[in-house]
Amino acid sequence: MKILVANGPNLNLLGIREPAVYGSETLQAIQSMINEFAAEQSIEITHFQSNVEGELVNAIGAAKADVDGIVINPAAFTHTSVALRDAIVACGLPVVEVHISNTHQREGFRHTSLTAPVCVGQIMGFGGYGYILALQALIKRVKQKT
Ligand code: CA2
Repeated sequence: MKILVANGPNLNLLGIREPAVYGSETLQAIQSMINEFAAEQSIEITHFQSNVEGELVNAIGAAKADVDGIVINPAAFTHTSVALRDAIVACGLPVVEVHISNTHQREGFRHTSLTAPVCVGQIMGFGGYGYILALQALIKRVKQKT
C-alpha cells in the first residue's frame, strides 16, 4: 500500500514559529514519526509539502496513478481553495484531512473547510499525532476496498 502525505502552505515553518498554536514539533519530526509508523505497518509513504496551490493540485492529480490514498493538511487552502476540493474529487482516491490545531477553537474563518466534505473524514486538534490517526483510518478504508 502506498500513501501520499501532503502538506500545504507554511507548514514548513512548524516548530519554528507560533509554538503556542502548533506545538514545537517540526515538519521533519512529524515526517519521521510517520515514516516509523509506516515501516511498522509495511506501507510506503511519499511526503510532499508546498506553499503553492497549483503544485498541491498537481501532486493530487499525479497521485491518482501512484498511490492508494492521501492524507492531506491543506493548511490555509482548507478555507479558500475550490481548486484543491476539485482535485480531491477528480483523483477518485480516499483522502483524509488532518489539522494540527482544532480550527473550531480559532477564528471564525477557520471553521469552514471547503475540502472536508469531499474527504472520507477529518481529524483535528491532536497535534502531529493527528497524522498517525489519519493514516490508521485511511489504511483501514483502503483495506476494506481491496
Ligand atoms: O491546524 C492546522 O493544521 C492548520 O491547517 C494550519 C494552517 C491554518 O491556516 C489552518 O487554519 C489550520 C496554518 C499552517 C501554518 O503553520 C504555521 C506554523 C508555524 C508558524 C506559522 C504558521
